[in-house]
Order: sequence, then C-alpha cells, then structure tokens
Amino acid sequence: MSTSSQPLSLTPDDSVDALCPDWPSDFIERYQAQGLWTNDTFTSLLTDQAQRIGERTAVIDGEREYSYHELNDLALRAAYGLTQLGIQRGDRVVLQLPNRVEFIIAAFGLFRIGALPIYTLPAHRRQELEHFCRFAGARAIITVDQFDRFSHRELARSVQQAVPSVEQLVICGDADGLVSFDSLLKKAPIDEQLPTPPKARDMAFFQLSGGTTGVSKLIPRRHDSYICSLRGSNDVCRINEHTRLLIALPIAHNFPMSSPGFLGVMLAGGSIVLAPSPSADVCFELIARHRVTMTSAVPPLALAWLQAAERLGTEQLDSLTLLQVGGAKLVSSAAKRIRPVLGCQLQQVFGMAEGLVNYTRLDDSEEIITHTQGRPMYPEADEVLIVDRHFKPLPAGQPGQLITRGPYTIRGYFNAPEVNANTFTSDGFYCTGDIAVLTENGDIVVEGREKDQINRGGEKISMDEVENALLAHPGIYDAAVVGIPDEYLGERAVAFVVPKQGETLKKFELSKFLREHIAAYKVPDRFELIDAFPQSGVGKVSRKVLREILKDQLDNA
Ligand code: AMP
Ligand code: DBH
Repeated sequence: MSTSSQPLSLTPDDSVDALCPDWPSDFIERYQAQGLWTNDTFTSLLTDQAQRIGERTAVIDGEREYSYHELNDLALRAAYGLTQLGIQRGDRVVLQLPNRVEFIIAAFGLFRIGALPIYTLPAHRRQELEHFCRFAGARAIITVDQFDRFSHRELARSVQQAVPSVEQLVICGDADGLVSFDSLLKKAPIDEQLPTPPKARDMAFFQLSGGTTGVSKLIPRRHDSYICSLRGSNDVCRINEHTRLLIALPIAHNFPMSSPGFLGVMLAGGSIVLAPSPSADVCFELIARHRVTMTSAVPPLALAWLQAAERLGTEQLDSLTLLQVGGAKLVSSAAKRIRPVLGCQLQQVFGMAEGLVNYTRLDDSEEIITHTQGRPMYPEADEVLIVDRHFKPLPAGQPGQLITRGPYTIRGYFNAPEVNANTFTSDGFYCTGDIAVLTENGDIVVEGREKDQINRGGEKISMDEVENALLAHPGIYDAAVVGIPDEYLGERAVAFVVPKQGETLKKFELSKFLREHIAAYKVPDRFELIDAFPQSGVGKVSRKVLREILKDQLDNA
C-alpha cells in the first residue's frame, strides 16, 4: 500500500556518497562565493572553541558540567574508542539517546572520524530502528540502557539480531555485557591515531523527515550547508557567548539542534543546559538554577508551561528572555499569552529538517510575532515561492503550496529517487506540502497542509506508516488513519479498523500492539471499529478520498 520505493538494504561497507543528492556545481560555487558556505566543519568548530574559550562552560547535564576544552577532549576520546571498535569514515551509526551529554560527545566523536550519525528519537521503536539500520546499512547503534521505563539496550539487541549490518552496540549506562560508552573514553588519542578530519563539503549526518509515504526518509546533511543554517539562525536570534540555551525538546530533533539549537550556541561559544524532561517542574527549576536565557518548545509544551505558570509562578523564569515556539502552528490566542504570562519574548519558528527555517524577528511588531510564522533566515538566499497546483507562483495574499530552494535546503532525500522525483521540482525546489500565504510584508502564515501527514503537536505522523503497522496485525483486514482537529495538540489521529471476518478486536489491544512496533506518538488516540469501508459507485476509492469520507463521518456523528 505504501507508495515509496522498496527499501534497498545496504551493507556497512557500501559507500553512501552517491546516494546523497548534492547541489549542482553552479549553486555550490555561488554559495561559496557569497560566503554562505565556508571551510568550517563541526570538528573545526569544536577544536576552535576549545582553543579560543576552552575554559568556558559548554554543557550542563544534571550535576555534570563540561567546558569546551573538556568536551573536545571527550569527543576525541570517543572518536578513538569508536575507531577501535571498527567504525570508519563513511560508516552509518544509529544514535538513539535522550538529552544527555553523551549525545553531543558521540556525535562529535563520529564527526571527527567522518562516520555519519543517524539521529533517531528516544520514542522510536523496533520497526523504525530496524528500518534505519537496514536502509542505511548501519554498522553500529549507540543507545542508552533505559529511558522512560523502556529498555533501549534490549531494543538494540533485538535490532542487531534482525539486521546483519549492525556489528556493534554501544550502551550509555549499564551495558550488561555489551560495550559501554564510558569504556570508549579511556584513551586520549594523538592526532596520528585518528583518520584525517572531515572536509566542509563532506556529509556530516542524517536527520529524519516526518514522513508522508510510509516510513521516515533520511535527510543527508553536509557540514557547510548545515553550519550556514546555524550562522543565519545565530544572527536572527542574536546568539552570543552569554546565551544559555535550555534543551527541553528531544536533542536529536532538528529544531533544538539547529534553530539555532545547541549547535548554534556552540558555534557562538554560549552554554547549553540539558533537560531530562520537558515538564515545567523540571525546566523552570533548571532555568532558575542556571540562569537560562532562551529555550524552544512545540505548541503543546508552550501551552503546558503557560498553565504551569499559574501553579509555579514565574519567579524562576527571571533570566529567560526568549521562548521559541515551532514544529506546528501556534494559535494566535496562545501566542498572545506568552509575554504577559511567562514574561519573555516569543519567537515563532517555522522550520523543517529538510532545510528552510523561518523566524519572526526579535524586533518585529507584536502583531507579526503573534500572527505569523516569520520569514526565511536568509531573505536574499532562501528562495521561497507560494505556488498553485501547476506550480505557478501566486501573489501575496493567496494561499498555495510553499516550495523552497536555498543554501541549507537539501536537494533530495537519501537513496529515494522515486520520492525525490515527486518531492523536488526539476529545478531543485523542495515541495514542503505546506499550504501557506505570504503577507504584503513578506511574512509567512501557515494555513494548512496537502501532504499525507498528521502534525500532532509538532510530532509528524505518516498515515501510511501507521496503516501499514496496523495491517501487520493478524486480526485486521484493513485500516485507515485520519487527523482530526484538537484544541491542545492542533490535531490528533483516529484509526478506522475493519476486522477480518469472525475476529473480535479490542481497542486497547490494538494500541498495545502498535506500541510494541512504532513510536508511541504515532499510535492513534482513538480507534473506531467498522464492518467495511465506504465504496464509491465506481469501485474502490483512493486512500486520500477514503480518509476524507471517514473524517466527514466523524464530523457528522
Ligand atoms: P519535518 O519535515 O518532519 O522536519 O517537519 C517540518 C514540518 O513541520 C513543516 O513542513 C510544517 O508542516 C511543520 N511545521 C514546522 N514548524 C511549524 C510552524 N511554526 N507552524 C506550522 N507548521 C510547522
Ligand atoms: O518541525 C520541524 O521540523 C522544525 C520546526 C522548527 C524544524 O526542523 C526546525 C525548526 O529546524
């Protein structure tokens, strides 16, 4: 049922370079000549900071505090330890870690070798992890013993059994006989013991897309273009050495990573505070204790903090000057409450792991900040068009699909020619599937979506993927997933399930079944058991039409 091409599995020794679409040479030359792309890499970024401001605090993780010098030293140790495990330049390594310093150490260790992390979320489960490992031919998984009462160590073990490419498992915390992350950090290597450092045009890592056609796609990101997005973000958000950023969202997500995220803050020499949970109780306390100046949230989290402020007060938020909200549309009524209630400025962020990030500016009017999703970080270099069905550009005021091209927006997903042919125009624009309108002032207002995806409070769900996961249940004949409006999350998912003849299905069992295979945020909030799907006069209807009909049924029920 999925329309994506069949995943081809790779071995760890296969090179992925040719499978990561790059910009055409005239664009490469242009972005370099404009100074948008430089020779910097993540490795040079960290070594530069270690030399320049080595003693300053880079990261705070609970009671642990690391200077730039210490972080650089640990990254080099990790690089050496990983090479001793057989990890080499170009190898793919699935990284599944919660908000702890080991995420940063592992990522920078891998960058130093030229190995490519795949940033999965702690919420991902067996089906997702297996897919990423197989599809990219990952040689290793780096994960945590357990998080949120779930054993990631056992998950990694079971994925390794299923996917032959996975030669190594590395565990933060109790390794239970496997390789512990700490054991990799024993030796401080000299330069000759490590491979040559990466170059700016090299691939750096893979981000994940929310996915529309079945599983998440891998987003290939290179040093030069990603660092370009950090620089632009730092300018817009006025990041400097005094910035203290709280990471409350999952650190692997593109937003807290790069908009400007912890990488932007590292580039500016500021400090990062890692929150083990996004809850207001935990985060307000951390903000007070470490004099945090800014943080980022998805809309439901911002709403939860607004509510918590009534209970906890806002004295603890004294140092906080900026709250960024993005990932899904923030309704203007909530946007208007941020400053009066939390006492800090709001910045709306409309971004995507594929590239383009739009920000409201710090000196924009209250009207723009509360009613728009901002404008591109590089107004000159980011090409943004609102187009009709025939890809004809529309004037300001008319809603259409937003398509974009620019120095940090990818030209294609990893190893996905068919999907790329449908998602990128022949001249390289990424078709976001978002319906937006440009104001006369050039600000973007997101109005909706035409892609087959549910945005559940910033967490993207591919209907295809959940339907496929349901179809693996032995008692299910067919399934369709639809998104319905929700006051708190923006949208939530409802699954319509047709049992096989003679089967009796229990809703809670379906939910449990899905949780064993896919991330909990993708599990529908509600299940509706029905005898058959509606048919049209001419026969079977398309999934899209079917979902519309089912949604109408709910609306009219
Ligand atoms: P992904 O491509 O999975 O990284 O998700 C990016 C998508 O999230 C965008 O294409 C939008 O659909 C949605 N999104 C992100 N930020 C916002 C926002 N501030 N308002 C509305 N939608 C957003
Ligand atoms: O939703 C997103 O993917 C997102 C939102 C805000 C993003 O990738 C970003 C900023 O960089």
